[in-house]
Parts: sequence; C-alpha cells; structure tokens
Amino acid sequence: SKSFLTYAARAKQHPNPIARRLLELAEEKKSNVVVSADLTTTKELLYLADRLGPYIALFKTHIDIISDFSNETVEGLKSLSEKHNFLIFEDRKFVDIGHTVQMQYDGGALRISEWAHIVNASILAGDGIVEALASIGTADTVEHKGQRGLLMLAHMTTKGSLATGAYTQASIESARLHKDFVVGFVANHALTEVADPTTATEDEDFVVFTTGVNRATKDGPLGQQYQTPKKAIARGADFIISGRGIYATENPIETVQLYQKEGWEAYLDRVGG
Ligand code: 6AU
Repeated sequence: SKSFLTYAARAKQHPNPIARRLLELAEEKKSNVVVSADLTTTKELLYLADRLGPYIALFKTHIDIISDFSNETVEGLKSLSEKHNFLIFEDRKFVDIGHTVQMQYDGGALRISEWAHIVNASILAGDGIVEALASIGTADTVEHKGQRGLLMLAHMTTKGSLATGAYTQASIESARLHKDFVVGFVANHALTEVADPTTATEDEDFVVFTTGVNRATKDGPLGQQYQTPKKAIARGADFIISGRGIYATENPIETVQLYQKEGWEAYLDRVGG
C-alpha cells in the first residue's frame, strides 16, 4: 500500500489518468471528500453539486434514481465538474455478463461513459466484467479519450454482507490484471490483510474509497453501518464517501466543510504532514 505517501506523490506515479487527476485535485483543494448525491431530481442534484463543489474531490451519483433525467442533467454535471474542479463517479455497481455491461456503460438512455469519470463494478460474475468495461473506458473516443476509471466493489457496508473473503480477494486479483483501468476499491478499510503478497507488484497503488461515513450516527436504516471520517481514514481510506451525513443536514455547506477538515487532518496525520 502507498497510503503513507502524499496524494501529490502518488499522482506522479499512478498508471491511470483519472486516478492521477483525482489525486492531484485532492491535493490542490485539500479535500478527500466524496459526496454521495442520492437526490431524485435534476434541479436538486445540480444545486447540490454547485453548492458543495468547491469542497469535494468527487461527486457521486445514482443516475437511475433521477426522475427527470435528460440532456440537461448531463450537461449540468459536466459543466459543474469543470467549474468546481471535481470528478464524477456514477455508482452503477455493474454486475452482469460482459456483453450486457458494455451496453449499460456505453449506451442506453443514461450514456454513463460519456460523463462519468469513474464507475464501479462487482466481481461476482468473474474477471470478464473488468475486461469488458476496460475495453470501453480505455478506448480513445471523442467523448472521453480513454480517460476513465473503475473501482472494484471489494466490500459492502451493510449488515450480513457477503462481500468478504474469497470475493474480496478476487476483486484484488482482478484489479491487478487491469492496472491501467482500475483506480482502486470501494472498501470499508485497507485490504492489506486479505491481499495475496505473491501476486502484488512494487508499483501497484490502489486507491481506497470508504463509504458508510457519517459523523453523527452509527447505524442507518435498512442495515447501513457507519464510521466517522477520522476512523475511516485511520483504517486506510484515501477518500471518504458520505451521503445523508452531509446532504440531509440543516446546512450542507457547513457540514461538508467539517467533513473536509476532519478528513484532511486525518490524512495529514497518516502521511506525517
Ligand atoms: O451515506 P449514505 O448512507 O447516505 O449513502 C451511502 C452511499 C449510497 C450507497 O449506494 C453507497 O454509498 N454504498 C456503496 C457504494 C458507494 O458503492 C457501497 C456500500 O457497501 N455501501 C454504500 O452505502 O449511495
């Protein structure tokens, strides 16, 4: 793990162009916060992106819950991403056979590959899913010029999650086969205990995104389990993902700044800054 290095140092060496951009802008904005914008209209989504944009590194969407999705949603996200210098992560959790996920990623009504810098996938169906998504994400198209990245869903935050053991290990092995495309993992903590040292290489640097982050509550409804920003980073997160902990508070701008400060200080502690 390269988690003892600064984002800037990691940006210089990372094989994935989107990971490089993300690590650079995290350093520049002094933010490792990802807002999970689980809102259901274009207006609310873009309003949140515009208000919180200055304080975040990455804006996470569930685009299929937007009730009035249109070209305006896509153009709005793209222009706010440029205005505030954040990247966009569509939390699509691809899980199907290669041929199907290629169509879900590249086409359809949602045109995910056109606007989402990062997407995620589950290894449930085997490594073919990564190969299938990589063939789109690394292609030099007019829209994205191969500047796309993938996170493997190595854990889940919910009670009774089956994303453990051999499943988590398979996520790591698959990431190692596609280092140019896989940015890292959605994981509850660093994966050092389960990673097989014999298949690791010196240069690998997978970025850990921890979700289920909330400063105020321990457990959410329907099995969600939380940890604080500070704890998540101490356990190996490079980026913290928080939804209701930020957007469902009285003053989301003040709240996101608290998460930004706590997340940044925990990062500095780790890299000895
Ligand atoms: O902070 P919350 O609980 O309001 O929202 C958490 C967000 C939701 C979930 O779909 C997502 O994070 N999530 C994920 C991701 C990011 O892949 C994995 C997981 O194990 N748990 C989880 O909550 O948008």
